Amino acid sequence: MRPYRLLYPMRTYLVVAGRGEEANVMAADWVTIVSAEPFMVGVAVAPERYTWGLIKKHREFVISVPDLEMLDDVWIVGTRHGPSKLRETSIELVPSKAIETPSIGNALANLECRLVDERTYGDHTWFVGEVVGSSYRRDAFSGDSPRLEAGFLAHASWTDFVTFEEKIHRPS
Ligand code: FMN
Repeated sequence: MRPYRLLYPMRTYLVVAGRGEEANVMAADWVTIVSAEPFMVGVAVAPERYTWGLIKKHREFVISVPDLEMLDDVWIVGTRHGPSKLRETSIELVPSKAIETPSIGNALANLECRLVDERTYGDHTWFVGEVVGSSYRRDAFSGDSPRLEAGFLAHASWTDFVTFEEKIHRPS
């Protein structure tokens, strides 16, 4: 048992970096909100990832929220290196609103981030981005809440993914 697996299940996200022919996507579980106002998110990316060099170069990235239907594509971008893998996926890169790095048209949501800080801890670099633009699928959110039937993706263990049950539990 790798000790970091003790924090699973986690959500799985996609990180888009680069632009034009160089645009690339990788899977990332290690993503979190670090500030609400201004809205900032962080992601841990290992230096050997192609995405790492693109974030360093362009100082931007997009965090996309995939759904269960995108699972095969999540796996391809999470196990293969570099932009050519995108040709084997149905990932549709579309222009973002506020940055040059594209968003993913078929994702549930996209957070457009400008890099504001980075620091390497051990074998990953923690990139912090300010969210300067966003987009989302109207069928996936209602007011401030996700619609669980949209198929939000979570990662249980290496090849095993789950989605959320629609039964809601509330504290008494
Ligand atoms: N790599 C990271 O550096 N950070 C992560 O949080 C991370 N989470 C992952 C989650 C899943 C579900 C999978 C399948 C892989 C994850 N990876 C993570 C590995 C990268 O996605 C993988 O090495 C990918 O091939 C890198 O692509 P690139 O070299 O084109 O950037």
